[in-house]
Amino acid sequence: EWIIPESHPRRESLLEREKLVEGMCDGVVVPQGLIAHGRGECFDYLLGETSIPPALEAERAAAAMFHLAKHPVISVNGNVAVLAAREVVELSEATGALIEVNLFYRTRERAKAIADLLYAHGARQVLGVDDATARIPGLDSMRGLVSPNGIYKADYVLLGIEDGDRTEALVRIGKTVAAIDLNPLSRTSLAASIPIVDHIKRALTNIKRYYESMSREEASRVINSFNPRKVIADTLLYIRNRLETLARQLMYDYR
Ligand code: PTJ
Repeated sequence: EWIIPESHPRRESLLEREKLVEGMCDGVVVPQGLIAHGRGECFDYLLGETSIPPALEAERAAAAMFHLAKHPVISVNGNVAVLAAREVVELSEATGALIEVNLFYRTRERAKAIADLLYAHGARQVLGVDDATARIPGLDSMRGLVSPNGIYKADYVLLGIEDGDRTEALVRIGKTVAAIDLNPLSRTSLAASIPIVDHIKRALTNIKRYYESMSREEASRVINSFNPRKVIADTLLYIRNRLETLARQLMYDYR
């Protein structure tokens, strides 16, 4: 087994990769999930691997929706489970939201393995393993299966690291969807009611913190003034400005 040295400057990032590879060996993560992670890492570099102001704004709105929703659900796939099982469980405990396993590459074995990982991190109930009998219209066969007591009934779904079809399909049937995705140009980010361009772990931690410091009145104000398109636009401008600053610094050092 390869040991990552304590002193490695990108230790956290390497540990995360190891977790995903292990998750793949354990049947929790699919190989396609590794490709998705590499894409995420690339966008995180552009953001400076930090929660940028437009992400914080979206995280505050996602927290506000947990105050306002009647039936909120946190949707978990293979990548989310491996990277942030603890954060998912903590957010569910704080907000009272249900947790549901919902997979792009669905098999019962994978759904069960992911639920077991969540239980190991303290989850009290995980939907979507043997009760995924309802169907989201517009998603083919196994991909569209959800729990009638979870996502099917939900008015608010928080999901992350997802393919674009799912967010589009959920929004189409009237659900409010907060989507955590490091790519601001993905179909997920563009379709989401609340696009959160941030790393899954940072995002879930921030959402819990905002939730705990917010009243219901404040939540209504936050949602009324939230604009998903502006968040994406601000994110793109942030990246452009950051790259420009970095480029200027390099030129200055060169002179
Ligand atoms: O576990 P399953 O079967 O549900 O499958 C999960 C994958 C990830 C394979 C599936 O949902 C998929 O194919 O997703 P995509 O279309 O590759 O999209 C994943 C998005 O998540 C990309 O836009 C990535 O930039 C983004 N992403 C990757 N890692 C992270 C991330 N966003 C937030 N945090 C990350 N750590």
